[in-house]
Amino acid sequence: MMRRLSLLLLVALLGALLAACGQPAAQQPTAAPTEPPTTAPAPTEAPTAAPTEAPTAAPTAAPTAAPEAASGTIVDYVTEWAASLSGEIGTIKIASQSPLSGGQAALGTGIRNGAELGITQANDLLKDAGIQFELEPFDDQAKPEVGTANAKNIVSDPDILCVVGHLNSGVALASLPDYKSASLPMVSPANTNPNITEGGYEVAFRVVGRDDVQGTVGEQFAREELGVKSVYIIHDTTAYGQGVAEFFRQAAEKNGLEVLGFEGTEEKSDFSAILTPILAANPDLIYFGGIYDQAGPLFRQARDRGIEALFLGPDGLDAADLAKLAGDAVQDMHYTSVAAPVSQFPNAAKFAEDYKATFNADAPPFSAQAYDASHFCVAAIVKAAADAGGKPTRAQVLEAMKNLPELVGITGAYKFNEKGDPEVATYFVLQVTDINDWNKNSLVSRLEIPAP
Ligand code: ABU
Repeated sequence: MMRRLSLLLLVALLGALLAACGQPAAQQPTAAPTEPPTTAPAPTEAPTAAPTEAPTAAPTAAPTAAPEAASGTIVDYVTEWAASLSGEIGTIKIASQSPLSGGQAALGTGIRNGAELGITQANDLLKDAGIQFELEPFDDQAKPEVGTANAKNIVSDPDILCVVGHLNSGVALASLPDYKSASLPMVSPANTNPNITEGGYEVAFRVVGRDDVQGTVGEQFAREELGVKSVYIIHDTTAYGQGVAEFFRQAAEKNGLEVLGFEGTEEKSDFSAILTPILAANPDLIYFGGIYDQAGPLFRQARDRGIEALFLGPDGLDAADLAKLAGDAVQDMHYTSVAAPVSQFPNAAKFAEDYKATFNADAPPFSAQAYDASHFCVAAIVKAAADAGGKPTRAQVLEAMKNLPELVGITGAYKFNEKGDPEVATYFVLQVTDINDWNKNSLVSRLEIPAP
C-alpha cells in the first residue's frame, strides 16, 4: 500500500511539473490572510486520477539523503559574495519571532536557538569580511497581537534587515502587514498556511511546504494506508489548525472518507465536552488540526475515556512534548510533517551535535529549518551588500532574497518561487516509535512535491 501512495504522489509531482511548464503562473490570493483557506490546490488533487496499479519501480518510501553539500551550499555562496564586499559594514541585526514562553515554547525556543547557531556560525565564516550579524530574538507568545506589537518594534529598528519566524501562521499573518510596509523580508522555518505566501505580502518566504498539500497528504495516508472509513476532525480555530483541518476535510469528502464531525475548540485542558460526541460517533480516526500542547491532553483524555480511534495530525504535532503530555496514548501514532525530527536530515548531524553542546537539549523539529532560514537571511544581506557596495537597504535585501539561486542548506535545497514558496517542498509521514525519544520516530514516507 505504501508503494501505491508513493506512486500516486509521484504522479502528482510529475503532473504539477508538467503543468508548471505549460501554464501561466498560479492565481493571486483568494482569501483574506486571517481566514482559513477554503480550496485545495490542483497538485494535491492529481492523485485521485492516478493509476491504481503499483509498479515495481515505484519510488521508495525509505529515507532519501539530503542533497550533497559539495557545491551550491549557502556557505559556498556566502563565501563567494563576501569576497566582493568593500569596506567595513559592521554589525547587522536579524530578528527572530517565535513563542519563547507558554505551551508552545518547546518548538519556539528551538526556532530561536537554531537561528542563533546559524548566525554564530555565519559570523565565524565572515570574521574577516567586515560584516557581522547579531540575533535579536522576540517572544511572540504564539499570540497574533503580541506578534504584531513585536513587528512594530522590529521595523522601527533600522539595523534589523531580516526576520526568522514565526512558528504560528496566525501570528505571522498578523505581523506581515508591518513587515510589508517596511519592505522587511521574513523567512519562515515553520509556517504552512497557504496565505503566508498567497496573501500579497511580497516579503514572506519559507523553507517548508504548505497545508493545502499537507492536509491532502494526510487524508490520502489515512484512507489508503491506515484504511480508515470514518473520521472526526477537530481543530484549534487558528489560521493554521483550522486551515489544515479544512484541507483534510475537503479531501475526505471528495474521496469518500466519511466525516462524522468537524469541531473547533480553544480548550487546553478539559476536553470532556468534545470527547462525549466523539465517543458516541465512534470514528475510525480522530484528525486534530493544531499544535502539540493541545493535542497531548486531548489524545490522553480520549484514550482514558475508552475511545479507540486512531489519531492523526499535521506538523504541529511534531514535538517531543506531545509524547510527554499524551504518554502511551500516542505510541505508534502517525502524523504528517514539513519539518520532521532532525535525525531525518543527514546533513544536519553536525547541527544536532552543536545544538546539544550549546543548549544542553536535543534539537527539536523546526530548529534545523530555523538554522537554514537564518542562513537565507545572511545570504540575502551579504549579496545585497556586495551589490550595493556597502550596508544595504531593506528593499535591497528583499530584492536579493527574491533572486537567490537554489541554495543547499542542512535540511534541503531551496529555490524560492515568485510567491516565496520553495519550488519543491518535502512532506513526511512519520510514526511515533518510542515515546521517550522523538528522534527515533520512524519514517513512513518522504514526498517531494512542487509548490501549488
Ligand atoms: N506548521 C507548523 C506550525 C504551525 C503553523 O504553521 O501555524
